[in-house]
Amino acid sequence: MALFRTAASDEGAKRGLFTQWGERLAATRRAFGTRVGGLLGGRRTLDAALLEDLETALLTADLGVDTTTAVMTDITKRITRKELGDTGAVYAALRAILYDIVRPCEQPWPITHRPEVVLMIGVNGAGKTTTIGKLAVRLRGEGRTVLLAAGDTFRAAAIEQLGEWARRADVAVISQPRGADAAAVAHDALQAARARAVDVLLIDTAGRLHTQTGLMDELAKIKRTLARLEAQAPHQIIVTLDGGIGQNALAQVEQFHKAVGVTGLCITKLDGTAKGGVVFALAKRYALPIYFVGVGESADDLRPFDARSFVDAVLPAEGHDDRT
Ligand SMILES: Nc1nc2c(ncn2[C@@H]2O[C@H](COP(=O)(O)OP(=O)(O)OP(=O)(O)O)[C@@H](O)[C@H]2O)c(=O)[nH]1
Ligand SMILES: [Mg+2]
Repeated sequence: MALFRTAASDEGAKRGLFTQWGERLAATRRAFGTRVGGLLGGRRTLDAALLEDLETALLTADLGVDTTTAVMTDITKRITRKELGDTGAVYAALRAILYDIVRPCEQPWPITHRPEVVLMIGVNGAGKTTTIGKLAVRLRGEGRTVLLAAGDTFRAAAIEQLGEWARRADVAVISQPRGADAAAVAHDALQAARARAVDVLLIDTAGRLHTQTGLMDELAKIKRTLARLEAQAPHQIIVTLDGGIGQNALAQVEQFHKAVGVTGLCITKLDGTAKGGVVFALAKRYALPIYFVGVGESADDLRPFDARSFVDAVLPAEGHDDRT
């Protein structure tokens, strides 16, 4: 590995990053950026009809009513104050406004305890187990020690799936047979993590039980059990959200937050969805850290959230073309 990075290689790295994000988020860009670029790229005048079309484009990309209203109010105010004289200026302003919305969510994943106890929660199919697997591979790549806990005792396949990721990441997993008490698994795992002095304990959980209340009660019990062993644990409670579900993501965060408190988000499946605009809605509503986004199924398809790359990918700087 090169010890010194030149300015040129930094530029190259940045370009590479932009291309990667752009490619993976292509569906959202087509639904959102291309559409907005088309609207603002033609020589249309800044009139009510144009603003209405812009509003529709924001809603279609799943920014949600609240975020869309806030963005449109801001743009309308700037137009009234004559800060925005043409459609190109509106496009640039929109990029700046959206960047300001997601910027607070870009935060480094904090690993400050040993073990750092991370409880991964989310509805079924959101990508919890996969994200834990990717995180384990990533952490191992950084030279950290990791232990996994198979806290989804509802389905036997879930325990196997986590075991598969554990093999891939070359880390141990604490599990009990299907039907065991999930809180007991978490308890054993924390004890083992301490005894083995591992850096990070990642706890998988069920996404669906017989009832929704049952799931929330189980998560609360896991949390209480961990706290009895170590007052600060779990240090992180991360909700994994499927980025393709649109506005439902907001309600999911709300429910989990009420039940156990949430410290951060991971948004998966941003590849192959046109609904990536939900990231702006989540950022605006909760301003929770978005630690990672998933852009594919393999181990290296988990990226630390990067606000600039995200905005550039869904609404490219060069997207507005005045010549058309
Ligand atoms: N394309 C894509 N697929 C993903 C991503 N993350 C997860 N998946 C896929 O989504 C499916 C569900 O992922 P899981 O990790 O099993 O989801 P879960 O939240 O653990 O689900 P339950 O255990 O049922 O609660 C799997 O087929 C994953 O491969 C992603 O970022 N991109
Ligand atoms: Mg799972």
